[in-house]
Amino acid sequence: MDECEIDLKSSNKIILLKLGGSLLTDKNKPSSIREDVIRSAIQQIIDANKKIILIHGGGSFGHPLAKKYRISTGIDPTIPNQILGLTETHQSMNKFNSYLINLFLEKKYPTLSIQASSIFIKDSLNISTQSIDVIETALDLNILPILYGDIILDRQGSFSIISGDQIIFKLCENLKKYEILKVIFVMETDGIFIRDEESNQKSIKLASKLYLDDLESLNLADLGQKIDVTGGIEGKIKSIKEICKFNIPVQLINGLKEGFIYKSLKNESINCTNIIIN
Ligand code: IP8
Repeated sequence: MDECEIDLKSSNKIILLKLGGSLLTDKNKPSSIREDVIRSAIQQIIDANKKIILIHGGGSFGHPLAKKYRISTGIDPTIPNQILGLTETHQSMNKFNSYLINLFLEKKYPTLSIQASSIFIKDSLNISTQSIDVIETALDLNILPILYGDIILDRQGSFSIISGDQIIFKLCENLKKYEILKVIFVMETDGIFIRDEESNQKSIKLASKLYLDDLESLNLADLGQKIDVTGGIEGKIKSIKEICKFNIPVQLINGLKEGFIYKSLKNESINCTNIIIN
């Protein structure tokens, strides 16, 4: 066992890494995988050898079905086959997740798939869990827990979608044994782009450093980013604000840039957006 492994085993500090669905799949084509991007991301995670929880989004496996059956707005008897569509949405995500898990296992890297729909339940607006221990125990065993955006059942007899970002928030809120060092959102852009007020309205720039307060009044650049069922970039900023309330720094990075996931996990400097805790 080398020094790195000992360090990994004894650490109670972790990083939450979210791989965005639009990065891993082609959102315009249902159930389409960007194999090279996924393989590269997985290799970088393995090479970085850090204790992390991996969360991935829905992309073309989750969003088209969730939209078709209007899952995020809950039960609606006027939608034909909605309950079947609910379970199909889950199964589609499960299939996507299995694809990732298999790639890790091919590389002999121990991972455990944890289904958000089994460990979280909604009660109107509140999402609760009794099963955070499972994740912490997996981490104790140096298993990489992998969660993903999923359907969520509601005690009121309904359901909706739990996004990867909401899962991250719930992990920040509920993990007890592990301290979260940072949350990394891996996307297909360099980070958050804003209008450059100092030049003219048409030019935009990457916001490389933002404080929590800055997020209240961001002059977001319109990159024509596709809106998904869980809110696109505006939804992302809302999630970031929630995460920052736990005093956890957030980094938004480009997963298409070679080695950026590895560098971010290793805390090396990259061109990206850093959300600094005030
Ligand atoms: O891509 C959405 O998760 P996200 C999951 O993290 C589904 O927003 C099932 C649409």
